[in-house]
Order: sequence, then structure tokens, then C-alpha cells
Amino acid sequence: MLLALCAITACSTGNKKPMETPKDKLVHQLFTYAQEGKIAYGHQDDLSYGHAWKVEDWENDKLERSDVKAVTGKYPVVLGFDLGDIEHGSDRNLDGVPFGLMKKAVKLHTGRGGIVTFSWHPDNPLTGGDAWDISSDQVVKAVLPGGEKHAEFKLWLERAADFIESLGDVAVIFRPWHENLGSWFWWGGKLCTAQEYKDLYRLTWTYFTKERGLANILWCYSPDGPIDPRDYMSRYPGDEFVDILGTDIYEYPGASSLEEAGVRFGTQVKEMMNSLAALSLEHQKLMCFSETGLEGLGDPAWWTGTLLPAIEKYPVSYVLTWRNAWDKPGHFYAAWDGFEYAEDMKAFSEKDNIVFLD
Ligand code: BMA
Repeated sequence: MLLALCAITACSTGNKKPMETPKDKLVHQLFTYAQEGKIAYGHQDDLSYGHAWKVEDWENDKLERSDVKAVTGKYPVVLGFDLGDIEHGSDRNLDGVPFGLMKKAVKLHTGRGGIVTFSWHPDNPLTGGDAWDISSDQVVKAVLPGGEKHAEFKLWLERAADFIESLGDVAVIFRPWHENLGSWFWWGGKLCTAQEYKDLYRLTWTYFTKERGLANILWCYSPDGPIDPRDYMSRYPGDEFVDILGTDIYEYPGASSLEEAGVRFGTQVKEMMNSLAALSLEHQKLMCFSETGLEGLGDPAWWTGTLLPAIEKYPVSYVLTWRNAWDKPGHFYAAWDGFEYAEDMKAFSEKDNIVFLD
């Protein structure tokens, strides 16, 4: 695994040039975590807001506050942001985070050795609804070349690419069209054919990479689980378009006990990580756990008892838990100052194989 992955970091390719580009360096950083048996921790929107607080005046704010830091004393290595609403030229995203704040946070966070990843929940370009509007199965077809929304969609891509370009000489992880096997987004499994999905991903990649020359992006493919791991590659756009194999899997207790839900989640995650480890070797890609969490963290030992054992045996470069919404008290996936089970996240952050930023 490790030797094989060297190929993508240029360390065993015979390429004598030092790693120069920001993208090379980011690949190397992620690869090193996996090689050393370590997993970097990430949190969505960590510097923008947290449980019951948000940055109000981002231009004058130092962006030092973080729920994760308040609990663990350290920042997450990976900082996630969402580009939703950038397609309309809006100055803030779908969750109210100013794009100006993101830009400032990217500089600050990468400057101290952190990593930034972007997801994107763009509105439905055909119906005018949001990303979750699945009323039509013609949307992907409509944005592809020849489709009635293609020209408008190109403008949406242009706006997203403009933003990433404006970040300057910094490499970021981009994972558009995520959770594509489930059917809750307009690009989901039942909403387009496999070919249409692949074409959508490739169109996005080609526009950013070839038309715009944006070379500092690590492209992450992140289908949702749980799925039969054999389905993972059914909509894979191809090795040329992907750098990281990711997956989004959450724990949903539903009507079952937390113990049962934790065991089920652990089994699903291990199964998927096992299969991603094999695929990453076969396709020479990095792997990550692109989104996860237990909403509300009702399990007192979720971090050390459920999450950690599910991932620690695999070369997962990072794991990202979802956002702590400032305005929805139960919608949080990381502990916060004063949260009754915060101690377990702190214990997780102190494990030798888990990396946070000091
Ligand atoms: C979802 C929820 C929503 C949010 C969206 C995009 O999982 O957290 O509240 O708007 O992600 O960040």
C-alpha cells in the first residue's frame, strides 16, 4: 500500500525534482498521514461558527474561535467549507457563511499547516429549487452539452472556479457531486444515468482544469454509504479525474439503541474502508472519510468507542465530521465547550494516531 502510493507523491517515480507545487505538497501531507498510520481530523465550517455562536464581523474578526479548539485545545487539521450559492454570485453561502470569510480562513488555516476542503450544494439549475430538489430526473441531462441549461450551468462553474482561483497559490480538496449513489440531490443515483453522472463530473473537471488551468485542486470522489462496496465504482468518473477516494457515512440511530446503531455504523464503515483501501491501492489514489458524524453526539463514547475503532486500521488520510450549526441547537457533530460528553472528543484528540493542529 505505502510503497505503491509513493508513485502518486513522486517519491518513487524517478522524478528527482523536489515536490514543488502546492498540490504535490498537499498530496504528500495526506500521503504521509496514511503512511505513518495517522488520521487527520477535520470539521466543517469550524472557524465560521459553532454551537450557539457565529462570527459576525469577519473582516475585523481574527477567526480564532473554534468549538473544536475550545474542547481539545487544538484546531482541526482539515477545515471544510461549502460553496453552495456561489453559483448565483451571492456573497455568502447557503448557510450564511460569507465567501470573504472563507477566503480569509483559507489563508489563515493553510498558513499554519492546515488543509481546506470544499463541498458544493448548488441549487437545482432546472427547477430553481435547492440541491435537495429531486422533482425532476432531467436535471443532469439539462446541464450537459446540448442541454437547455448548459450555458447557464457553465456560468455556475465559472463562478465556482473564480472563487477557487481567487484563493491564490494554495491547494485545496474539492469534492463536487458527492453522495451520488443515494437519491437526495439532483445529481443522485435515481436522478441521472451513470453515464450522465460521469459526464457531469468530467465536465466540471475539464472546465476547472483545462479551460481555467486550475492545477491546485485535489479532486475527491465521495459517494455515500452504506452501500454494497461493489457499487462504489459504478459512477466513478475515471482515474484521470480523481485524486482521493472518499465516502460519506453517518450514524443514524433511528429507533435502535445507540449501542446497536454504533455497532451497525462501525460495521458499515469498516466494510467500506476495507474496500476503499483495496481500491486506493489498485487505482493509486489517496483515501479519506470525507463526511461523518452522529448528529447531537448522544453516545458518550462515540469518538473513542465507535469512530476510532472503525477507521484506525485503514490508511485514511483524514476524517471530517459535519458542522455545528449556530442556529439549530441539536445539529452538531463535534463537541463544544460545555457539552456534557466533550471529554470523549478530547480523549480522541489525544490519541497518538489522530492528528490535530497545535
Ligand atoms: C446539510 C445540513 C444543512 C446544510 C447543508 C449544507 O447536511 O447541515 O443544514 O445547509 O448540509 O451545508
